[in-house]
Amino acid sequence: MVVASPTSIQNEKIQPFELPIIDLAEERSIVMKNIVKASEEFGFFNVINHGVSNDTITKMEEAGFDFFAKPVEQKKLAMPIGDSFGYGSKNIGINGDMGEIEYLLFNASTQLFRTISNDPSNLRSRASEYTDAVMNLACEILELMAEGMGVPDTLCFSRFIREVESDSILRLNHYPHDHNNNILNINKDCDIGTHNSPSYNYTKVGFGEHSDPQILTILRSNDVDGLQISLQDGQWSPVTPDPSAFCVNVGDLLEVMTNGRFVSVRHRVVTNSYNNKSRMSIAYFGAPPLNACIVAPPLMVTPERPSLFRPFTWAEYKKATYSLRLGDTRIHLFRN
Ligand code: GA4
Repeated sequence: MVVASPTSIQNEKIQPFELPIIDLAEERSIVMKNIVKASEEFGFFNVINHGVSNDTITKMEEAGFDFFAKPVEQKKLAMPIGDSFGYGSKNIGINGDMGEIEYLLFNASTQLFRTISNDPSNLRSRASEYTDAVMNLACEILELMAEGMGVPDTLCFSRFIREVESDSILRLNHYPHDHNNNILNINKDCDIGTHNSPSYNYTKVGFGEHSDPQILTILRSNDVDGLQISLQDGQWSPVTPDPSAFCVNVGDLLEVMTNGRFVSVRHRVVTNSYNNKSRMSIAYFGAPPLNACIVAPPLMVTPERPSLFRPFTWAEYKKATYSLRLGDTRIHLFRN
């Protein structure tokens, strides 16, 4: 299905909704039950008492802000050489999607991209430390999920992202605060959102709607809002940012590996004129190695719930993902 990829958003009904909160300090059996329920119902939840040190998070965020504060010419030195890793601005992917965003993409295992010159904040080493910490958190969550669903091989999901060859990604997103954003430029290239006195507000697309193709995403943002998830009735719901929590979401591959029990839910990031601060988010996308075969464990497939998807490799799925637009759905291409 091809969907339009708007750069601004018309008046839309926004539905208030609170993400389920998973407290990893609670008793294991309760945590497992709650994680499975949240993954089935919403595909999204917040994790608190996650064990990732504040120091690791703060240093990563500071290094990210330092990088994005550099002059654009310097940031461009981190532009990708051949693959898509490195600095990017406005362009998302390779098929013409755009957003009010600048970002830095790292291969989580190699942190490879062109040299960042003048890097006093040690972005690379911060990213490496941060990636290790969130990868371990992702594995813990995936193991709780498997155990919570009664799968005997509790490492069946986490094993993929622990592999040295794992194709996981770390992404730093910076949604700059628009300083020129005022009543005079309101009709320039955007639609009017809400029309509240004393000032007009409008909404632009920071990162257009999409689902994450990988297994699991671990997202941390500063205290600036913008993330919205698509609820079952098609309405958008804002996610209140909680810098002390990680927002976790199910990716397409996990939907496949749970034979459709868990849902990979569409989400987007909007930038609002009433935000007076930049939003920074740091997303870890846990992915398997390229040659990994994606298939649901036997317990997920029953006569009542026959296999929904054909087996495929991550390389095949990734190829399909990158050949499509951001907002296109791809999972249906792999249905039985
Ligand atoms: C969405 C999730 C991750 O940010 C990402 C994105 C990737 C990119 O920015 O290069 C994609 C997008 C994401 C899905 C569709 C394709 C690929 C942009 C795009 C238009 C890094 C990923 O893995 O898939």
